[in-house]
Amino acid sequence: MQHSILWLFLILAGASIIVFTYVYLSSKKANQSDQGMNQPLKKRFWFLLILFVILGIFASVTIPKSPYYLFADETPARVLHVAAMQYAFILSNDAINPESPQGETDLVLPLNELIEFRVTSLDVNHGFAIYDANNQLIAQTQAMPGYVNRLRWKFTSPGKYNILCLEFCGMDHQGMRSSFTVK
Ligand SMILES: [Cu+2]
Repeated sequence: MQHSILWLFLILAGASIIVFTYVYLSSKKANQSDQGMNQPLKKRFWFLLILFVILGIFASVTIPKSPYYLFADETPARVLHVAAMQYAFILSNDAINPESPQGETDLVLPLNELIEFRVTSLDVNHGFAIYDANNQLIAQTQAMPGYVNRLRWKFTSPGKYNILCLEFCGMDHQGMRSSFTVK
């Protein structure tokens, strides 16, 4: 997989270099022979057309590999509701009432099962980022007021996971954290 992406990148990079060189050389020639505006405009059209085709191919190959479609055809074993607010995360097995938000602490999630986080915000935009015990970011989504973003993940190693905010949301942004355990 990695090799085919590398090859695709090299082919696209080569094609871009050829297009750029062609346009550069031909625009130089047009200047020298002092042609009118028609020729450069035609070349610009072809340049943009080829560029959009290349970008279109690139986008159609890479977008389906984005994590938004991960586990899309599976039913989650657990649904966890998350409400972010200045400056805390509320995690709950039940839907969270925005009037009196209440969550659970010391949450334990099952190993190797699909978890769906339903993430929203009660005030401003926040980030919802899950870090493993080595402080490596493994999954994240935005927490936005008025929207519920679904984040699906399967935790394959047991341990403590930390939740941090990835969106600068106010004076105590860096103190905004929570955690859960997977076992
Ligand atoms: Cu925040």
